[in-house]
Amino acid sequence: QKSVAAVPSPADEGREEFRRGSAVDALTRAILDHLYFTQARPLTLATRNDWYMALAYAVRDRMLDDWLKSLSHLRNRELKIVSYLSAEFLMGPHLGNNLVNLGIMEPAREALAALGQDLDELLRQEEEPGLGNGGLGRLAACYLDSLATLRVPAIGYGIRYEFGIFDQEIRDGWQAEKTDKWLRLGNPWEICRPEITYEVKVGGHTERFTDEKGCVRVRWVPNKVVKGVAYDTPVAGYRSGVTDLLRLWKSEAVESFDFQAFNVGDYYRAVEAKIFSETISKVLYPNDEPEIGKALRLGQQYFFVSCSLQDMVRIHLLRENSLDTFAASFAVQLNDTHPSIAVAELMRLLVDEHQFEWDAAWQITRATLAYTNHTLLPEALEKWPLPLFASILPRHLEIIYEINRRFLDEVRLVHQGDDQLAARLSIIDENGERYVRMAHLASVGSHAINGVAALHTELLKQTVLKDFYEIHPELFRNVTNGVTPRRWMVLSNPGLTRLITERIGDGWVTNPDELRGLEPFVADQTFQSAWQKVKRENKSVLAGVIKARTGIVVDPASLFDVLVKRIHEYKRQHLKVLHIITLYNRIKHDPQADVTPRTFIFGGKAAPGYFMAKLIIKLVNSMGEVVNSDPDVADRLKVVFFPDFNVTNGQMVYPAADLSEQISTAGKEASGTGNMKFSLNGALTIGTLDGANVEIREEVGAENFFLFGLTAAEVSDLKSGGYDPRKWYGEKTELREAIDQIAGGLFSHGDRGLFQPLVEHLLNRDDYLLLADYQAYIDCQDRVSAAFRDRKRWTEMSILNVARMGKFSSDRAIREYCSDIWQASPLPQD
Ligand code: 8GP
Repeated sequence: QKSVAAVPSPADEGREEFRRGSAVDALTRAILDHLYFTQARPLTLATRNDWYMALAYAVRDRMLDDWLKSLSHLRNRELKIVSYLSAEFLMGPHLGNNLVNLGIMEPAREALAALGQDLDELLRQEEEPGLGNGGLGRLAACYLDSLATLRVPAIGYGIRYEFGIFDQEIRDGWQAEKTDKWLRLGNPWEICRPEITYEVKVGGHTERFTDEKGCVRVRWVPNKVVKGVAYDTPVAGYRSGVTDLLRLWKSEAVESFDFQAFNVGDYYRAVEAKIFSETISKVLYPNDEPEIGKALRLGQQYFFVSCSLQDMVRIHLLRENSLDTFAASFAVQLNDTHPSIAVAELMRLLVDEHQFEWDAAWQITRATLAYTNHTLLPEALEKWPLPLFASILPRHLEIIYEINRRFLDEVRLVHQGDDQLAARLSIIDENGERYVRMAHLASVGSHAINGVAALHTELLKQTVLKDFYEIHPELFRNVTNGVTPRRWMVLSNPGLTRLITERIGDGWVTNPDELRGLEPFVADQTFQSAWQKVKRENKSVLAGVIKARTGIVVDPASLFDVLVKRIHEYKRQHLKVLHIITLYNRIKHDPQADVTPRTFIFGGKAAPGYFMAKLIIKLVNSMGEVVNSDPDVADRLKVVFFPDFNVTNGQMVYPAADLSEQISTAGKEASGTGNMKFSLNGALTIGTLDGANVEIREEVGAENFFLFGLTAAEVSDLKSGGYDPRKWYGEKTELREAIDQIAGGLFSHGDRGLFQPLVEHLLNRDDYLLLADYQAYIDCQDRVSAAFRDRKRWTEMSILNVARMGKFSSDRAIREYCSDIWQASPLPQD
């Protein structure tokens, strides 16, 4: 046996260097070690995935010092922990981001080169964790990056879905969904914590009993119990010395439960219980707006909220011996209403499990929780049918009734006799079938409510949360969204990053207001050419990928006109289609027509059950086929549907765009964050006064932004005056021609039925006012075309967009949350 003395101590310098060092030779050694000891592979048999895994482990090792230090801070009672509760975290691939944030991209590249490996190839090997649908999930990921970068102790809590958002394929122009098996080849970034588990009850009934002190209490007797197991992923800040924690819960069967059934010989019941338990974290719901009444979804929400709150209670009790001060330990942010059951669950934990008086528990709950709203679409506001809710969460329903009773009593006291007001504010919707309104639950249980862009917050106050705003205006805040410049610039656009840094240094990465330092170079010839060169290279790279994935050849010299985001009628991808058809017709009518060559790039997934969205994808592809193959067009217009738009693909697309399409009906898009990523990468925006477009335009200057369309107020006036889309159809020749062609089968091999639902909808309802905005859009696009021909002017505008985007860093947004909502501070520098 070896003596203890023979084991090298952590102070053994050489060993430390190889274990943690970032020098090239240390990384080389570490990669080889992991290939051998972790992957158990000799060099001769190592696959690309083996190399990827070995590198990933070597990188993860280098995050551990900061991570363990940060985890130890969780015990420091002086530090408030931000707890970001979100059903979605759309993190994107980890490897590249971690290399950027640790500052070891180049050493890693060199180390691999010495081993005969190409870093870029290994970066492509990672399957991204697609644990989110779109904007809301991606925002959560940007916020974690900023929290760690700003040294704020934080935990992101969510669900470890076994299957994330589906992979999209295009077959015969239609979207086909494929299961996302992201865990197939292993996930080197997560660490399972089999000892951090909580039990979560489901269903059953409640009972009243008298405790030893003579108080009447409630006991929840569930008919099922499942277990949540913690899976931890480190989130490194950008060279900040802090690594925060993403803790995702996987559902499993509770052993004791299995055994009981097993003992009485009921093997099948035991297996069923196991299957039920494992189903909860099985799959992400692929809707970007909720669907009413899916029991499993409510189960998922409760599951992760309960595990997370129990975890916070445990952490708090490591710091203090009473839960009285819980709100000083945790600031809990509810990312939309998906985690809003937290209001009732925290009450239940305090009152039922920790014997708190109601009032004290309520005070703690409200002081702890805050709610972010991400949508105004009335159909997207979550509500649960009462019977369903009662069957899954009987105790919570009782608690909600009590919260509601007390809340409405207060309302009635102030607004005596206004029963209408009370009915409108009630957490329970009593008009017809009864529902629990989750946005009301979240609003009543929170000390702050925020929208995600200035316009959105104003509209929130005037529409969906109007009554809440009138009784409690002091609860409302705006925090305009932001995106992290680390992933969306440094990682995805190294060319532009280098160019900017050569001119103004690298301070902008954490302080993007410094990008203003580019303004003096706007007219500088050399700088302009270098700027154009970077864009051109990014476009060439994208053109290569487009060729490989779709077979379509596009010209990097053409204007790259890009519309990527989830497919939804309110986002108006079909308005873009009408524009393309219009240009096509102009060429057909006059083959010599002066049309600026453009490549139209679409991307985005449709919810699998959203028929109209899927039909829009089909329309884009069908129309594209006709345009792309028409010799009269002679390659002046190219239409591409880039399949499977996700974070990985976004990182290629945003840097290659000339024009960013942000064309939602005003008042519908809460904020948008793609709009920020484009502009940060030097694309100019064509957009409506919607969401954060309003603020982007304010920042970059109206002269550097292509504005068109009705305002939110005009939209609502037009609608209340009785909107008739046929009037526009009748008046606008080019519009009529385009619609008639779609209806007449020009893009469907003569089949007039295929796009009929879309055409009918446009002509008879047109909820999103495409027809009303059509002409303004076309005219504005003509201005875009003209502007693009003046390369010098276009480049100036592009530079100014980047220079003035500082506001839209997620660091700014997180600072606002910290000071206005969470009262959380950064860790002191060590
Ligand atoms: C989105 C909003 O639509 C978008 O405007 C905003 O920028 C983003 O949230 C972040 O604030 N909303 C969603 O993604 C959403 O509601 N998703 C639900 C299905 C989860």
